Amino acid sequence: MKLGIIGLPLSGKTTLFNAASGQQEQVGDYSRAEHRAVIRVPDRRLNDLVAIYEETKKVTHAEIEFLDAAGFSGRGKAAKGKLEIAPELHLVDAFVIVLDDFSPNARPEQDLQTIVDEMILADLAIIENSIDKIARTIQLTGRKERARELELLRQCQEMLNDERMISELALDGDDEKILRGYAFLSQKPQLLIFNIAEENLEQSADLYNRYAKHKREGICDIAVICGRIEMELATLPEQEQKEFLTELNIDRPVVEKVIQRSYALLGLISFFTLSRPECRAWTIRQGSRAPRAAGIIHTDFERGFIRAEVASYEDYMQYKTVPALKAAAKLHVEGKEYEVQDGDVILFRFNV
Ligand SMILES: Nc1nc2c(ncn2[C@@H]2O[C@H](COP(=O)(O)OP(=O)(O)OP(=O)(O)O)[C@@H](O)[C@H]2O)c(=O)[nH]1
Ligand SMILES: [Mg+2]
Repeated sequence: MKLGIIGLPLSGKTTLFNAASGQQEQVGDYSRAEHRAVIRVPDRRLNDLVAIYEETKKVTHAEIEFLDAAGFSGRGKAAKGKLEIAPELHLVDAFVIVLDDFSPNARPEQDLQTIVDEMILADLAIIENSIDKIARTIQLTGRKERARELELLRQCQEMLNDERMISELALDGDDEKILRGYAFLSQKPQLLIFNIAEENLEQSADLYNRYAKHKREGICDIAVICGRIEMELATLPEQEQKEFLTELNIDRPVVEKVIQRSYALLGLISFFTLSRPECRAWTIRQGSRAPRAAGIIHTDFERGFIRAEVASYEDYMQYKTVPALKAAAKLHVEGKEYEVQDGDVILFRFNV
């Protein structure tokens, strides 16, 4: 999974990036510098499982990539024709939008609108470019295969002209596939980070309620944090970090919040495999069936899938060994139709 950290200049993007990655890039420099980090997805469950399954040689967490990217000018609708949005931003799975809510004249909701306006303009430019080309192709060749694409693009264009994001469009699987290649900015899920000042930390719950109206199931979620404190926390050893979190009444570090909410927005879940060479956490789309999960480990496993032996994380923690799980009838043998659940511990049987 790739997350793009975006926002207006000096909104605290690099501060948040440092907090999430543990890196120490310079902040407050108007540099528009881009930063990149691949980090382990913290998952307490994998650590717990490994504590039971001691003989493993290697522990591998799921990974996530953060991209701290410049690219939003802050001119909003006035930006017409002058947008230079980094091409990589089209390739991320979701945006983490950092909004300045710490400086004296902060207007986070207005800033959000500015960013949305810029996304809409960028998407409109792509559509305007494509519509003529496709219409011409259809006219020249007389072939209608791309008629649906054209129709969808016109629908998107209409939405954008109404200043609405493409994410509002309810698409079925086929239509979603047709549009996927365009990688529209306004179609990506968003996590809004309201970046508040240290002295307002005590009001974070009130602020969260104030901004909650921006939440939209599967499209937009919010978090209220203080980037500067989180950045400092990230440099501390784990034990001290825990103490400070409790002291400041922060329920979990920002990196966990960002990852947890992004997983939820993107409909992602985790499952685990335990073996002597390696214990590992994997990421998969909710609703995926067992052979797909096997295919994430190795494409051959999907083809040769025979069955999956599955126990939930909770049952594994309780019974601790495969024989004990079997004796308690908590080890389920599942076939091709089995829908993988978050926290499943799976042993795949396959034939290659
Ligand atoms: N008080 C306070 N200041 C913050 C907070 N987060 C960021 N800042 C300050 O805001 C300034 C900009 O922070 P950066 O993280 O560099 O912002 P940016 O969005 O990466 O900036 P550019 O990349 O230059 O656009 C710095 O001086 C930060 O110290 C915060 O939570 N509280
Ligand atoms: Mg920066």
